[in-house]
Amino acid sequence: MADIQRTLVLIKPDALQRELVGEVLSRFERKGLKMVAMKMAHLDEATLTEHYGHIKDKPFFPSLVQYMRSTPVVAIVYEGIEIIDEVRKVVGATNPRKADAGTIRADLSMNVPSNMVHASDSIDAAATEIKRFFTDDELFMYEKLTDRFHFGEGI
Ligand code: 3AN
Repeated sequence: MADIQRTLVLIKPDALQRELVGEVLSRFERKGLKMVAMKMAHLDEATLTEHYGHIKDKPFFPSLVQYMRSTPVVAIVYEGIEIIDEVRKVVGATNPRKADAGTIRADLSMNVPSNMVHASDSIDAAATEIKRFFTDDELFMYEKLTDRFHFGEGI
């Protein structure tokens, strides 16, 4: 069986302001994702500089930080087989105007940086990002009964 992965999702300030947190969660739930952690957090500049270190020299970086600090975010960890790519598929491309219809970013937004969600893009990034937002005892282990449909024999 393929490896089980974990990935970090942040529901970003535009989703909170536009009252679309439930819509975003619902899309992930309908996909069948197993949530193993969730909390709200108000991010500081140091955390965001670390989190967005790969783009900290971009001209839009200051406005990205300002946007990400404008409200708390909702941080979530999902777990499952090949879940990093599965979540990125549901989220869509960075630029909502280029994202495929049916994705969260294409269906619910039209702009950067206000593109609704962050999702880890690799195994290494997911491991680092989950540690950035959650302690080990905030990650829950339990049996999700519907996993048999999503990952098993389907009965
Ligand atoms: P992704 O979030 O899809 O992995 P990154 O890591 O390249 O994409 O960018 C991180 C975040 O920076 C994006 N989610 C978006 O909010 C913001 N961003 C990316 N490109 C731009 C841009 N050209 N102008 C403004 N903000 C941007």
